[in-house]
Amino acid sequence: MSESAHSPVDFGGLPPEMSSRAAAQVLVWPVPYEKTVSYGSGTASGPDAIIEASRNMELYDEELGKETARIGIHTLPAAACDLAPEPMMQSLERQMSELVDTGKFVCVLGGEHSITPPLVRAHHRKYPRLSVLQIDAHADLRDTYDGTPFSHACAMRRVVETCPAVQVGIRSMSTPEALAAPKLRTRLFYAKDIVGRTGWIDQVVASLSEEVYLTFDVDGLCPSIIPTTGTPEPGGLLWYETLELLRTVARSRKIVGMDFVELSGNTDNHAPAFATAKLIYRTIGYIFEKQLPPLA
Ligand SMILES: [Mn+2]
Repeated sequence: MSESAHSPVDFGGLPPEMSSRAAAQVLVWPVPYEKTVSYGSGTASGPDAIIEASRNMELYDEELGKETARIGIHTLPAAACDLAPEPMMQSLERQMSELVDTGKFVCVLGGEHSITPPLVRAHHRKYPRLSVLQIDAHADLRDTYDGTPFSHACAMRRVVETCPAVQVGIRSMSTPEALAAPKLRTRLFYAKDIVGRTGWIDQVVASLSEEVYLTFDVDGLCPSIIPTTGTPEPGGLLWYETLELLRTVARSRKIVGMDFVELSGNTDNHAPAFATAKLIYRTIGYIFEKQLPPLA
């Protein structure tokens, strides 16, 4: 498949000099996997919706005062997602390991949250002291769900088998998860304790190791920002406090890879996909802030 054959083309709608694979520091990899979704559907169309929205985004970042795209952002062809859960996870881990070995920064667009554990394992191989920052409404700490350990509802349980985690924005979990959490390698920041409050961001940063993988389930944000997700929960993080968290983590730790998952693209409401695209672009800007060239 040629690189221009997939729709709807490239993140940011960038000119060739900003989007060639050779020159890009960032690879955007669509993984439209949707197999174990338990409630609303539509995450398979998430990557296309995010990319389409991103083409309507200003490349000038008004907070950073820079054009983030100048570091080079290349969009890869979407991953084939027709495998059963276990071979799919093995395939994702293998492919991600190859991308990690290129030395470029990879931003994955989901798809459902079950894709995160193999992505984390691939990064952990290169960064053995890795920790994971999860932003999410859901703890995702079930050992199994619907008879499978590969469910989106088990994503963080699989992650903490690989490395420690910090979970932010949590406001939904089952009784077994609540009982298991204190025994697992994770620290939870419940939405009820942080939204609209100060002081917690420094605690999040202090809980992370030097090298961080970011997994951002868009349902961690308030449904006023992202109503179109499989399992929306009331409450949650607002826009500017989310940016402050990401900015602070990016400045004080090394974010080595990330995914944005669980956006449903099946909607006429463009705002959630646009918010997600802008969140991704802003986060890339934070991570590469020191390398962004002056405008003139
Ligand atoms: Mn979630």
